[in-house]
Amino acid sequence: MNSSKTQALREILTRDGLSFLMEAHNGLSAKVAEEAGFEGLWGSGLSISASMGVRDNNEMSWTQVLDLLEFVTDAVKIPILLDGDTGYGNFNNMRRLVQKLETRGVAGVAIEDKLFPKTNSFIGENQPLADVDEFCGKIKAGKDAQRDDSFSIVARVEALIAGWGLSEALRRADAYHRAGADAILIHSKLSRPDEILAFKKEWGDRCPVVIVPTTYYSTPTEVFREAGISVVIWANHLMRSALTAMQQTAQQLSREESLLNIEDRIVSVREVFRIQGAGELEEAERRYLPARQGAPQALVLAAGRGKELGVLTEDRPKAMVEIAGKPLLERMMETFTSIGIKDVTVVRGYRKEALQLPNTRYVDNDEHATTQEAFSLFKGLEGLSGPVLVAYGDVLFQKFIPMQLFESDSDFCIAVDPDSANDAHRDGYRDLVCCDRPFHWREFDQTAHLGKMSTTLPPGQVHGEWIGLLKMSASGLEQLKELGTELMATGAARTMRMADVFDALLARGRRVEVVYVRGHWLDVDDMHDVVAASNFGGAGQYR
Ligand code: SPV
Ligand code: MG
Repeated sequence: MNSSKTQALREILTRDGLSFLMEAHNGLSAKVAEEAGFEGLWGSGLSISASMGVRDNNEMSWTQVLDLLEFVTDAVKIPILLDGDTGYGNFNNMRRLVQKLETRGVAGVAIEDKLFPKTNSFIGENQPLADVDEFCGKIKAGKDAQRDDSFSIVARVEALIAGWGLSEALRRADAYHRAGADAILIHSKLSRPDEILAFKKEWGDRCPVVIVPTTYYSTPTEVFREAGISVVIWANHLMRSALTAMQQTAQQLSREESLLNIEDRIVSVREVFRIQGAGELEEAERRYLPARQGAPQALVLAAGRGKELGVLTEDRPKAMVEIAGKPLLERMMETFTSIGIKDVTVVRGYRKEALQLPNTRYVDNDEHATTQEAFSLFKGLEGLSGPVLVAYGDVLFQKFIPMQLFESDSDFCIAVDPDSANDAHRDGYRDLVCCDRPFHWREFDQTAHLGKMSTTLPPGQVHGEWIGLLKMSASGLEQLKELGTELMATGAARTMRMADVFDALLARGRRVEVVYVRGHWLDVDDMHDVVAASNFGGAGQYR
């Protein structure tokens, strides 16, 4: 039971001055009404049945109405007065109805003095009315059944609509009031408020009077206020306005077979998420779900030209040089895809317009001619989250290498080839590394850590070459971003190579794990490499 809602409805019914209830027929319309500032809702039988595609003739069972109401009461904090038709049966059905409504958080029910199954009041003429005593017994039974003192029962008088006139309406209203009704709903289907006002004048202030000005809609609300009406119900206007909008959209779409003229006229999907409360769920997930590793992302540093490749890079950056008919970067992307990395960011600079691959985010380093890799790296890191694989844009590697890096729990983990440092033909820029232990093929545990990375290490200290792949955990990424903010601010990042970035990390006490890999990768530094790359990769990996 939700006594604050029952009290709120009772307050709306009984306080001085005019109040309003807005029709709602499901959780969504209830939220819309609440957001618009209404203090209470009307659970319209007409609107609920219409929204279900059935007639307002008790074709929906009362338990189906109950189930729907649960969505409404869950959706909002404001109270709802249910249009309970005739109470769905006799006094006994009414008792059960009231108790079930209380358990669903419904604040009150209006019952009308007609016969089950009812017909909407605006259909037909001279509908038969309930016997006054029988209806009074139903009201009493309902009042006796309620467990919450504040639950309201509104008795609806149909005498005016059924053509019995004012005195019969007053006689009935008085009987219902004496039977315990908390308010009288006096209904009329005239286009003017005359009979309602006449009723109110005779009725005085015996108990609150509720009206439904659907047919006498042109009456200024001030008239009701001055007459001392307690509550006006806007009984079906959310359902009807939704119907207008749905008909227009459906007809237009059927005609035009295009969303072009629709999209700007309707709420965005984001707005739907907002009103559904998606934000609250996101917040709750952060509170209650174990922290989830984000999906891995990749950052490719591809701003450089690679001028050693001569004519091959006149019109495109090195990453777009074709290896056996396919750009190098495209081959790298295929490897990413094969290990589940969908989110790829590429930092481009030289001939950036030639770097166009689908499903890729681009970050531009327009100062590529005067900056080094660290500058591209820190620019590229900005929008990233979760574990990240950083790759030079000119390397090819078998997928087991990044997979091995992702297996490591370390914040920073790099792949180092112990053999390639001795590769005779390679004489350009190299990321040579010295570790806390050299690779030894006999040893099972090859865990090592970076001691220093430089292009010029004394031969005795070289344990291998960094192949250009770095994995960072989510927290490693944050640490590197922090370093980036610092080095970008001072301008130091502009001239730093990746080796300097690792040095800066080590100088700040970070540990960089080394995974030794022997072969199964290559970088494309010169024409010799382009030829070698064409033959690179196992069957199926590079088609
Ligand atoms: C309803 O909204 O279902 C009502 C009011 O009962 S009326 O349709 O005007 O009868
Ligand atoms: Mg109704």
